[in-house]
Amino acid sequence: MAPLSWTALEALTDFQLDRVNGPTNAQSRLRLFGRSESDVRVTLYRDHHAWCPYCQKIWLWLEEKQIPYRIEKVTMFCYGEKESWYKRKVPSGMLPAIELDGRLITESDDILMALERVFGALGLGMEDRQVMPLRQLERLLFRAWCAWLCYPASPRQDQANREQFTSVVARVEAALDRTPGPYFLEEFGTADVIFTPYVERMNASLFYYKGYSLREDNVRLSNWFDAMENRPTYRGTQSDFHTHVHDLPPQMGGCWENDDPQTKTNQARVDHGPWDGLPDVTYPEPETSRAEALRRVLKHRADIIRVNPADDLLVDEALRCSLTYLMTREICTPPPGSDGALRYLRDRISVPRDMSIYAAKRLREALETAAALVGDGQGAPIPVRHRRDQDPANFAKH
Ligand SMILES: N[C@@H](CCC(=O)N[C@@H](CS)C(=O)NCC(=O)O)C(=O)O
Repeated sequence: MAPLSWTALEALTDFQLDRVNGPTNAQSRLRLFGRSESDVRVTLYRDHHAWCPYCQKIWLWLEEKQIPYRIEKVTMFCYGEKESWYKRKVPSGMLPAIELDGRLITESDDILMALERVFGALGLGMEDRQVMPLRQLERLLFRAWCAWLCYPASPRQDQANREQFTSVVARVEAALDRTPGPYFLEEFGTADVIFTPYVERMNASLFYYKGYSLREDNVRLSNWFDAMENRPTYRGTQSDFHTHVHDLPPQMGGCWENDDPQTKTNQARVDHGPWDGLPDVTYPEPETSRAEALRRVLKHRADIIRVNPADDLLVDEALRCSLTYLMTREICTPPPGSDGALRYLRDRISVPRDMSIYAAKRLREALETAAALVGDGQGAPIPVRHRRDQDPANFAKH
């Protein structure tokens, strides 16, 4: 089948999202939750790509509490130039920050405590005597994860690091076991929000670099992930394995893989698919996933084509072939030589920045299916020391 034109593709999606009052999503610049703009007292400064874990913590908290707020996006050092307006505000350039009634606050824990003072706690608050030990446990888990992931190790040392990490995981499992429900305390609250960003990143990175499946190997954490995924707030901030395993190395100063055969199997799966069934998501796929992926590509198609290292006309046709397949399931063979260009794009879809997790799986699958009809050419490798291939300056402001 010949590829559909852009106009014909436009007609195949009616996907729309109310960014201001609708479900949590990464593209919003203003969130009102049905209130008016004059009710906005908070501005959240977070990173463009939603890669910063400490930003996710504040983002999720604001969404859960439905506090009206504005979002200003800032570039992280690892993928581009820090905005000078932000450096004037926060000289270190660190994220997140908020402005609350015009007062600037940095440090995610201080931000949460300041927000609690004004808007009340989310469940039990930061300084509650039940929350404090859980916050300490989260930091313990974080340190054991870094020790395992972020330093080169002999097979023996790797095994010792794994045991150290899983011994802290056992304490997390015991903490989750202390309450009848799936959350850390009786009710969902601050403690769950605090665990979310890094547990999500641990799940992705240990699967890929260490052949270890945090979510599948631990029943309480598995239930906790499932419960989190029932919350539309979490779904809106949730990333996928592919995004995390390639955004973490420059942020963490490196991620080291071990020589467990499971690691190789998992890496092949995350990088080349199939992406269905990976333990990065378990809620049922929404019917809108394909329409969402198409809508998002259509919106940015000019920049997507320009940024791709291959020839523009080649990418244009190959991309339309992939999207034709995405929407119609009809096989449409892209032009010769476009396999690397399609895989370049496949490897640079970022969740949730560009689209939700299932939309991204469908788009990766469509790009890979189309590329495989052409050959086994790969795109330029994803850099590990920086991610300037993802510089938001390359994308026009919409
Ligand atoms: N202790 C700080 C840590 C914040 C932090 O490490 N932020 C990183 C991103 S996750 C950052 O802004 N780094 C500068 C950059 O990457 O541009 C907090 O809790 O807010």
